[in-house]
Amino acid sequence: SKLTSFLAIDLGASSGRAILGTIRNNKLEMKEVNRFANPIIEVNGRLFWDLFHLYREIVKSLKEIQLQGIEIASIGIDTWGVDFVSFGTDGEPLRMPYSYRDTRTFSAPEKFFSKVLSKKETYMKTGIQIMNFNSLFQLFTQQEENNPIYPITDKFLFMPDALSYLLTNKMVTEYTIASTSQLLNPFTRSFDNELLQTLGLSEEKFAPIVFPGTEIGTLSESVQRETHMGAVPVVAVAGHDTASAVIATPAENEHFAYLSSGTWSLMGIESKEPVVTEETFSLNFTNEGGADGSIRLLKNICGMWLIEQCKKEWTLERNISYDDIVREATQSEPFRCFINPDASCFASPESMINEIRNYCRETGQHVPQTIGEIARCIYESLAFRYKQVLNNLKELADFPIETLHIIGGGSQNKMLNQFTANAIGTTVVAGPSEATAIGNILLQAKASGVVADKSEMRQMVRNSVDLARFEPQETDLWKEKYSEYLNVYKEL
Ligand code: LFR
Repeated sequence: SKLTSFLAIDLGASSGRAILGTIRNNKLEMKEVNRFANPIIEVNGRLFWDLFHLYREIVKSLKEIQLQGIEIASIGIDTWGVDFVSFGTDGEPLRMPYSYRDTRTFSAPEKFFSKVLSKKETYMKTGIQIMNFNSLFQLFTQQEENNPIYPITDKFLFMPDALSYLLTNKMVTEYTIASTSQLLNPFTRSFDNELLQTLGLSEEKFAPIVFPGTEIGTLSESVQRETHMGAVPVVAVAGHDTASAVIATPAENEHFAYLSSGTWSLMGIESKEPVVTEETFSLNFTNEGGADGSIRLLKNICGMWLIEQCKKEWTLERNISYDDIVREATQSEPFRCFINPDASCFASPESMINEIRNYCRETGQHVPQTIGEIARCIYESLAFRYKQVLNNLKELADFPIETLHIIGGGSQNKMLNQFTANAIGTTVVAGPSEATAIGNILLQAKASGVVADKSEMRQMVRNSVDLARFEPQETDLWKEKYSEYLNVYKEL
C-alpha cells in the first residue's frame, strides 16, 4: 500500500530540524528525528552559512530514519529566503554561501536605484518589498565589488535547491524560494529578463523553475550508498519556509491574517492576485509566491531576532532559557520604553543589548537595565508594531480580518500572544509552532496524492494540533500606550 510517511528538512536562520510526518486516519503525527544549530559564521568580517554542515546533518537525519527502519515516501527541504550558492561549470559549489545578514549589502539598494533602475520601477517590476539583502541586491553587490566568483558562476541555486541538488545531482529553481529574490515578475512567475540583464546575467544562470509538488530527483547513488536508503524521491515543497508555514495555517475560512513568528515575524494575508500598487509600494509590502499559487501579501517585521541576539549575550553570563526570559519580562513594570523593531540599527548589530539601550537613551526614554526590562521592551514594541502592520493589512484586504493566526516557534510565547491580542483588539489563535515543517510534510503528502488540496490540508492541521485562543484584554490601556509607541517610532 501507499507510503504515508514523509521527511521534512526545515532550516531556519538559527537552527535546523528533520521532522518525520506520518498521516494516519486524517491526522498528522510528527516526530523529531534530528535538530542542529545553523549559526552564521563570521570569517574576517564576512558572514557565511556552512553548506556542508547542513548537508551532513541532512544525511545524518536520513541515516537515523534508516536505522529506525522507517520507510518514507519522499523528502522535502525548506529554508529561509534570498540566500543562494554559486556553482561552477563542473557542478561544484564555488564557495560557502554568504548570509543575508552580511553588512556589505546595506547600501546596495540606494546605489542600485541611482545607477541602474529607480526604486519605484524596481518595485513595480517585482512587487517585492525593498530590503537590502534581497538576492537582487546581493548579486548587484557581487557585481559591483568584482567578486571573483561572480563571472565564473555557471548556476545560482537558492538554498533549498542547492541542498536538494547535493542530494540528487539535479538542479531546479523552486518557485516560492525564487519569489523572495526580487528577480521574478509576480504575474508571470518567471524571471524578469530586463532585471537579469542589469546584473549581466541571463536565465541560463538559473535552473528551470518548478512549482511545489514537483519531484526534483531521487537520492543520488553516493547518498544511497552512505545512508543505505533506496532511490527515495526528493520533492520540491514550498522551498521558502514562510510559504510552507502559511499553507499550514489552521484557518477555517478566508477572513484571517497570519503572523509567521520566528527569527522574523512575517505578517500578511493570502491574495489570489499580486497587489502591486502605489499603496503597496509606499507601504513596502511584498508579493511572494504561495505554495498553492496564491500570493503572500506580507511584510517582514524584525521578530525574535531581537530576543535571540540578546539571549546570546545573556548566556555569556548565565544559563538562561526563553521561559526564564518571559518570566522576568512578566515581572517587570509595563510600558516603560519602546523601540521600533525595524530600525536599521537592529539588523546586524555587534551588541543588541547596547543598541536597544542607545535607542531608548536617544529617544529620551527610560534606559532598560535588567533582562526583564529589555525583554519587556522588545515584546511590547513587537505587539505595537504588529498593530501598525495589521492596520495596513486591513486597508489592503478586500475582506474583514476577523482572526490573527500566529504560527511558528514564536507562537509558543503566551505572553506575546496576549500582548498582541491586547494591542490589535482582535482574537489571536496561536499554533502550530511547527507550521513550517507541517506545511513541508503536507505538500509532500499532496504530491503523492494523500491529501487533496489546501482546505483538506488545513483541516488536517486542525485535527492534529492543539490551538490556543487569546482574546483582547485591557484594550483602552493598550490604545493609550500605542500613541506613546508611535511617538517613539516616528522620532527615529
Ligand atoms: C523567514 C524568512 C523570511 C525572509 C527571511 C530572510 O525565515 O524566510 O521570509 O524574508 O527569512 O531570508
